[in-house]
Amino acid sequence: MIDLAAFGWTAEQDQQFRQLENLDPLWIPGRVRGHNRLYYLLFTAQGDMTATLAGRLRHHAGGVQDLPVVGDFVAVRPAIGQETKAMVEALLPRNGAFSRADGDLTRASGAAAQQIIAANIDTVFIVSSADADFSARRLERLLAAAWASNATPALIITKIDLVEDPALLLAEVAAQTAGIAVFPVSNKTGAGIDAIRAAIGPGQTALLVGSSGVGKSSLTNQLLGLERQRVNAMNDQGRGQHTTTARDLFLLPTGGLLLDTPGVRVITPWFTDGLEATFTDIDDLALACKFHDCGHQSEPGCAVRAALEDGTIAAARYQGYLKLRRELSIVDRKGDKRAEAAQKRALRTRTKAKNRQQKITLD
Ligand SMILES: Nc1nc2c(ncn2[C@@H]2O[C@H](COP(=O)(O)OP(=O)(O)O)[C@@H](O)[C@H]2O)c(=O)[nH]1
Ligand SMILES: [Mg+2]
Ligand SMILES: [Zn+2]
Repeated sequence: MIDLAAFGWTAEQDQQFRQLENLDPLWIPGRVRGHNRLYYLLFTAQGDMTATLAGRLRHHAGGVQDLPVVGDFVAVRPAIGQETKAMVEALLPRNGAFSRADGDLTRASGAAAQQIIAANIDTVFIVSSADADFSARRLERLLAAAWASNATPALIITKIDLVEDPALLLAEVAAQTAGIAVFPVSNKTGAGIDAIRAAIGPGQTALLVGSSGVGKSSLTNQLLGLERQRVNAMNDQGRGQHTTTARDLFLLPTGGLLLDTPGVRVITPWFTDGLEATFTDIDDLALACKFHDCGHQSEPGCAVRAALEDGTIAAARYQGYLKLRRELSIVDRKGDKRAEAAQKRALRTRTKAKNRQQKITLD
């Protein structure tokens, strides 16, 4: 029997599972390990399985947000007589989802869609490399998305073997990271790997995001203690199926789960409530603004502008804040529009179905 807690399942999921509508005694708990267009890979109480979505799940989906993604907790119906095949029957409520807004966010008109990178993440590790320019602006956006996803963000600086004075670099970086934990590592020498391992507790789920080439996959291999290829071969348990997807949630040998991503760079978060947590300095200063709804631009008695003028807040950080805030308000408006459109669509479908029914009765 497999310990459900090992793949992040807690008493909360237990309760949600038992409260599922149409709960069938044959359903078992599962978690999405990865997926592609054709199938889902699952951790389940009865081992790894390959699954498809039940038609009910697919057809009742109001949008991408209703379909399971990597990290989701699900109810699974194992296929009878095929121990590694299954059907995903239901999606459990999410604790949060690391999501970006996809679309043109420079204009208030164009469409934007939610792109979910992963669900139910405990720690988002933002990965940056010591040999490339550290971008505080990029970090702010990833931080905002991480806070809004209900995860705790942390920063990993890789390739510290390539710089002469890592301490100097870290001091520079720390000044721009608003108090989050910073982990310096080298995938070459193994320095700092243990600290990251220790930061991902048993049953905890960690996500790696950052530009391509910074060393996310090398770090994944380090944490797994294996080359990824071999890891996949092991997960097959000798069944000869080479089942992997682009984004795969890995069980770490020390407990905990890790998701590597191919390259998440500059983003606009889909969930818009991570701004305050990202800019706590600005948020704190705002308490001293003359107007409680101060926009920190041209209002009189603005404490944020005063801090900008006396150099307490860097101009680039202030500009980054305004730009992100503007985009988030656009995403918010588009989000509302989308929900409205979905409602109208549902109403139309219901009306059509009703008309059809009436027609049938009349016939
Ligand atoms: N010197 C050094 N090279 C590294 C380190 N981590 C990764 N690399 C190299 O950086 C390149 C990109 O690494 P990869 O893990 O594929 O990056 P990803 O795109 O973020 O997954 C590879 O050539 C790695 O060997 C490190 O800590 N030190
Ligand atoms: Mg990679
Ligand atoms: Zn102000």
